[in-house]
Amino acid sequence: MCPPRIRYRIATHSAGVARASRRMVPVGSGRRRPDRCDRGSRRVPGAGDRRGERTAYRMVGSSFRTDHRHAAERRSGGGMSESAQRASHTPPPTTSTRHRPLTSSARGPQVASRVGIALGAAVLICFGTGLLSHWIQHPPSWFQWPAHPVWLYRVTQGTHVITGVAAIPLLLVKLWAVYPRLFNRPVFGSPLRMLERGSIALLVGSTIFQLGTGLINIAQYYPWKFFFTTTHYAMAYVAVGALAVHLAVKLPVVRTALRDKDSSEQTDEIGPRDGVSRRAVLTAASVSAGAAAVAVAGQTVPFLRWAAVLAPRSGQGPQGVPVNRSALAAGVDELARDPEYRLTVTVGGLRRRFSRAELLALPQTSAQLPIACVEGWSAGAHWSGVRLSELLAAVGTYRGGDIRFDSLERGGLYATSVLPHHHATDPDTLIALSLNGAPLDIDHGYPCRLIAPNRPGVLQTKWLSGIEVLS
Ligand SMILES: Nc1nc2c(c(=O)[nH]1)N[C@H]1C(S)=C(S)[C@@H](COP(=O)(O)O)O[C@H]1N2
Ligand SMILES: [Mo]
Repeated sequence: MCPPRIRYRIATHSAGVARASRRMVPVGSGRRRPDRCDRGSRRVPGAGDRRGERTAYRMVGSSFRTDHRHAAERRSGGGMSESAQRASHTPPPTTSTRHRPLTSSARGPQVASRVGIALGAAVLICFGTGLLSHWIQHPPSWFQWPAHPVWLYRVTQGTHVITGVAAIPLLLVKLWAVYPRLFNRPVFGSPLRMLERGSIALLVGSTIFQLGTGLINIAQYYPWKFFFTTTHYAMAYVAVGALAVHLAVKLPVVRTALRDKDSSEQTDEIGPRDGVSRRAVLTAASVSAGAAAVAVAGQTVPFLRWAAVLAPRSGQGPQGVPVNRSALAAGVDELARDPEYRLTVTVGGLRRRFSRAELLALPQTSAQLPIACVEGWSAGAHWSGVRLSELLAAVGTYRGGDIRFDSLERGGLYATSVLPHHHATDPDTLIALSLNGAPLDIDHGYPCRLIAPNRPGVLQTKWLSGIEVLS
């Protein structure tokens, strides 16, 4: 049945219509209102009532003021009838005549909200796993990372890199969807608008920075080597802070866009309009994010290894384990092969030096443990060597305390590491002498290296020269 005209007019002045129309007006003017008699009935492509929706819309620059004015009504939920809500999805008549069509009607809150939710989720997971990794490497006093399960860091750091990489195509699509709005006028305006604009500038800038520096880092191109970790860490707070403000400001827009699901899906059924459809954009966003994720996941998930086209270290190194820095690159090649090599172990003032042969003469223990690099790649391996606790006991009485490992390598960020007490006493923590059944390759740390369960690769110090219990 045809709703009375008057009902529509009421609807157009309700909060719902203000909400739906505040950012879109039909392109071109003087279009007579579509007849709304059959709005409630099934829609047929080409039916008269679809005319308004087949029009390409452009976003209205001054929309934020309207947003603001109707925010309270929007929050209240509107209390509209369903038909009024549906009616509200079609933009009301407009007298404007000079709007130019955008290249695509898929640009706008529908796509921006959906891609934004996926992007926001990826960023938050990336942030959480990144924080963990940071705390493991620079533990605050209240933080303790367990030694078991041994694969946990492998999973959290793999997730960090996968979500970060998957976020890149999502960010690009998101920016594409909101691009015209980024340059809305006025540049400043009300305090709320300034907060919104400022948070978006911060958000876009810091997110591009985080994803960009992260990507460059996993590609092992370090133009700023000593700078990456601190900056990446600090900027993460900026990005997540800006994201929180952005979410708070945009929540009403997201709500509306998600509620308008019906209309957006039906609109797509109509077939091609100007430019690309929303569904095509959303599909492209999911497919590219999924493909990016799988392409890096291959460096950490064994059965995806074939797909690791984006992973710089999915290939095999010596003994079936990738190598991050070779002995030559670290400048330890000669020292490591020197027959005079000795490992110096210091426990509570007592000191003893071990040749590799002496280490091999101590009781040997094996463990299946992954190397899990902060860059996201990981590989399980079979290690054997001397249990750290037993090696310490061969020198003196270990009464607890963190333990420092020094490499033959001089300088360099990875030349030393510190192992917390509860990892030191774990039976799986080894001074490895062999890997996958053969003597440790020089690139994996010969004559001996640290391998401890559930630790970032960067702390698994290779080419050990000294072990010292810190008081
Ligand atoms: N002395 C030293 N130890 C080191 C490194 C290094 O550059 N120098 N790289 C670390 C990093 S970042 C990782 S991921 C692991 C990699 O071990 P692998 O090369 O045996 O796979 O070693 C760690 N131990
Ligand atoms: Mo690493």
